[in-house]
Amino acid sequence: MKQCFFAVDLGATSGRTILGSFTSNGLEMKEVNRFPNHLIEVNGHFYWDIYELYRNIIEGLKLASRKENVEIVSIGIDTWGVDFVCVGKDGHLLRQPYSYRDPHTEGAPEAFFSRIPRKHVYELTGIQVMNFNSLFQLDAMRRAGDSALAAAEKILFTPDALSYLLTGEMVTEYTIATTAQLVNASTRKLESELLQAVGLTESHFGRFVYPGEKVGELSAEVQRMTGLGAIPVIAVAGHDTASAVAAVPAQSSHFAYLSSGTWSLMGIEADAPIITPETEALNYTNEGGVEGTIRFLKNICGMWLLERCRLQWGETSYPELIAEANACEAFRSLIYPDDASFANPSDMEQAIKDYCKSTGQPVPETRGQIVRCIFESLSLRYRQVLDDLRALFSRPIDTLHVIGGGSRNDLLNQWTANAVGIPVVAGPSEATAIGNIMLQAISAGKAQDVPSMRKLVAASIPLKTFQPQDDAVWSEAYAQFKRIVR
Ligand code: LRH
Repeated sequence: MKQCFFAVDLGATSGRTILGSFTSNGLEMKEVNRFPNHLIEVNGHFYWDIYELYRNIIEGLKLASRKENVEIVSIGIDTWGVDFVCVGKDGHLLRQPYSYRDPHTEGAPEAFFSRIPRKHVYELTGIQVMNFNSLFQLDAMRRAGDSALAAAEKILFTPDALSYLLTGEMVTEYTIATTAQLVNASTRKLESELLQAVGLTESHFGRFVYPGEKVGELSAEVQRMTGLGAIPVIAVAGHDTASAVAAVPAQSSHFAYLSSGTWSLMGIEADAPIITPETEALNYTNEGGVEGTIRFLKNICGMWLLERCRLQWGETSYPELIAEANACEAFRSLIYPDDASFANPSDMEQAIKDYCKSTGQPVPETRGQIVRCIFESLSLRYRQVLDDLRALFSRPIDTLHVIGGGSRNDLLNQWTANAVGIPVVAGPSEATAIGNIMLQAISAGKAQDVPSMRKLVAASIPLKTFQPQDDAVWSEAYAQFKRIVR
């Protein structure tokens, strides 16, 4: 029997389940099922369908249980950050969870800071202020008299809610909890002052666990539905970005990473939180990582820009769009990817055109021009963030590891290398699932630690290196980018 780890990896636009195992050739991964994840708009609000995600996980488990010669050692779940489900005193979920793209948090940080100063919140948590952090979602719900929150006995973050549905056990996993802005960066526990400020106490959360701890075992009901036994569910790094960073195939500590998916998460791995007036002013975050590390990083609006355009364009294939972009004039118009107008516009293509018009640039007309504008602007924004990271962190940075689905885009990888001026090492594209499997393997005693697993990833997954080119052209483009950034 082949011993396999079952990874559930859920992103904001799609989810997948994967079986991972270790062979003499290194790590072997096989996708079991893949499914879309949708934002569901109802009466001006945006929700996730947590039951549909659960159903797809059950489907994946059923498929895996029917595979010959496969023994599932354990299950781990990672998802996007910040969102949560309210659970009532009878154990039922209280309506579908809000999506972090919901507009109910507009202005929420400012409202919260009128009671507890921004500086104090940042000093406690080290987390970048973003409207959608769970802290502000909870506060907005509290102010609105939200009925689910009012009736909530427990709050479970998305990966913890799904492991609850599989096992009946409620936990609060550390890495995902840090994205909430509810964890104290020094104690690495929930911060009661912030909980109190949103009308909650620690008893509203499940048992606090760190990556690698066991949540529970598949419930009798899930065992019956899937044909599996009492398989343990492990709290991996429940935050997808934490799982992805665990799988960076770095060979030295002199690297930055760019986890490229719906978001581009760009940062470095630190041993301790970096909380200074400078990091606060630039709004850098200190999210919890595996084995006591801190993910010091910046959220950059990533492939969301293109994903939204593609919805309007009828899901044209990526190779086609990349080829169209490559054929267009360079640096014709640029956008600032993190402009608020791109957060959740009803028409992304129009939002990009409006931005170019209002900044006095040529308006992109063709699909290729739009895609080129997105890729060039992202590359230049990466340069800007790398410059900040260098200023904020003393360790040299000589390689940028691009991981996640976006690392399959050779054109963007090359432009990123050109913009940042250091080699880009691309891959693995399934870093998140690999990090998930790594943590399960460590928990099962089948692997030693993250550094040794990183070596194994580097040895078993093909990686591509992109050397920087055209330095003068890209330096000029960066000056152009800084002029239009508003
Ligand atoms: C990426 C991600 C990111 C969070 C965002 C909500 O999937 O987890 O790290 O900030 O989603």
